[in-house]
Amino acid sequence: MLALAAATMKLPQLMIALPLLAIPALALTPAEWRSQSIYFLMTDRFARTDGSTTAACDLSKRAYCGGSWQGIIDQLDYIQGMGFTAVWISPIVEQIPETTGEGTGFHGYWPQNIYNVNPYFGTADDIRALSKALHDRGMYFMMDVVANHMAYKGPGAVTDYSTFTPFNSASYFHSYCPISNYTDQSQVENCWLGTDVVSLTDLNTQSPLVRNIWYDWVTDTVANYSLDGLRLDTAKHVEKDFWPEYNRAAGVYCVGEVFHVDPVYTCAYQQYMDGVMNYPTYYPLVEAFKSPNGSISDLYNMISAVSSQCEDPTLLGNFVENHDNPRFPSQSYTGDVSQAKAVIAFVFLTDGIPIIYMGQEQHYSGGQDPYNREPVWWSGYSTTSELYKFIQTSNRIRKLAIAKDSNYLTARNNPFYTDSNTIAMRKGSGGSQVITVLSNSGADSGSYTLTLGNHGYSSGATLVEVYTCTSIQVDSNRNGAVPMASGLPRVLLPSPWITESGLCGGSSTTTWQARF
Ligand code: ABC
Ligand code: CA
Repeated sequence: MLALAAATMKLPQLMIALPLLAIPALALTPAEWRSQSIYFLMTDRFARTDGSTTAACDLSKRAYCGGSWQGIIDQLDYIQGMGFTAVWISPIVEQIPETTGEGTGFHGYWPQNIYNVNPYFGTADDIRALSKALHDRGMYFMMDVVANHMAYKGPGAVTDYSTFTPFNSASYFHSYCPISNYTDQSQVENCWLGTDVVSLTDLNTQSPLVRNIWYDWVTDTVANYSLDGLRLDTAKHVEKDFWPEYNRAAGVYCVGEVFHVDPVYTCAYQQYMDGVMNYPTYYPLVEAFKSPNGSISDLYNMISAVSSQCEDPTLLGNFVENHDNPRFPSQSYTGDVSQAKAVIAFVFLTDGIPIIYMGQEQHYSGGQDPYNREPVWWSGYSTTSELYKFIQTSNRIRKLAIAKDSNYLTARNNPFYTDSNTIAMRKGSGGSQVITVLSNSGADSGSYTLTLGNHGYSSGATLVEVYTCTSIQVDSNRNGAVPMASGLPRVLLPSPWITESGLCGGSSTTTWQARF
């Protein structure tokens, strides 16, 4: 871009021609992704072109329900209104056409032709229009991509390879074997996911031919849709040394899905790609806050394990819900809204990039796949629901910390207090840390004052609890009295920050603008 600007100054006649050139938007570096906040949606289930909020969707059928790329464009106010700066959409490529015993490829993870887009969702022009609409708002575009497999209706043993584009013969694939043992890494990489109903035809990603097709594809796809980031599906099912060149060919932030609780196993992948989904923290996070008996200490220990095992925990993708696991408000966990707020606050205020899964803001309660993929249109896109507003405030808090403290994003989260129901963590520069206090006690629990020392502030400092807008003075013993109630999260910020924050009556100025 700089070179182009210089050229236009020397050659003014070029200025007429320039608008005709396709000038790619400046993609974000991994470092710039740290300050983003991501809304993850499945295109089929987010918004329809007709704007309907009543269209039916039988979740158990796993059928297409009518969401589209144009539908997303029409609902960007809803996403941006919560304060998100980036949108991650489910895969775009053409899927197997059949309806199977496991439904259809509405989710996008059953590729058949990698050079065509899924006609159910619109056209390639619609995707470009979505990209432009995001960029015009100062927002960023992340796409889900699958490199591990194609898909076939039927048992792996009888796959008709001519159905695939471009991988149209058996020579592009590993020979058939089902993954039966997830602790055998060679199986995890070289055998096949899926079932006899739909097999996930495992590509021979070691072959230079397959690798070059994928590296070219990802370069072209990023350019074609001006993407800013990628979520790498099934990352642990492809051998590690496939990924560095893929990440380089993409030229944008790549965050891999390594579905594994062990930080040693999962963090290892960060040496091959920019970031990984924070699955290690996901498990102790839901367990800690699903009930007053949840283990706070397991979460505490995992924060330090991830911090020491991962090369850079500030580049991880944090989440507490996604399309593969029961939602936090499902029967697997808890319907309590205070507990839901606690896990959301954690996702926003720990190290890494916060990711909220569509419908989480409406306290959707679907269980296992396919029940966790409820259409967001059923909510009428309410912007007044409890968690929509809570997420909005949480995004404001995080943006404020980023704007006020240049070390906030790279500083390590430091849990400094726990009891059997509470964790308090601090993150940021000395003297201006963000203090987050989370309880698993639930909405029916009472009010009390939690006295916190060790928070890094001096006697006399004035802090503001920003969910309730309560002012707190650090006393002469350097203790702060935090007003706890109904199991709700508390976040303390230095009071001088509040004036321009859009929080607690402060006017919202600089912090609402996109930073890049
Ligand atoms: C369909 C039906 C399901 C049905 C299934 C058999 O077929 O919808 O109801 O149960 C896509 C679709 C799915 C579809 C699948 C299969 O394809 O979205 O609806 O399921 O056809 C990614 C995506 C995911 C996508 C695919 C496939 C991959 O996010 O949406 O699924 O492209 C494994 C993979 C992981 C994959 C996930 C769904 O399955 O590794 O990439 N996600 C263990 C294994 C994990 C495994 C996980 C879930 O179980 O180790 O590898 O993930 O099956 C922890 C351990 C973990 C352990 C968990 C359970 O416990 O540390 O390792 O995970 O403690
Ligand atoms: Ca594989």
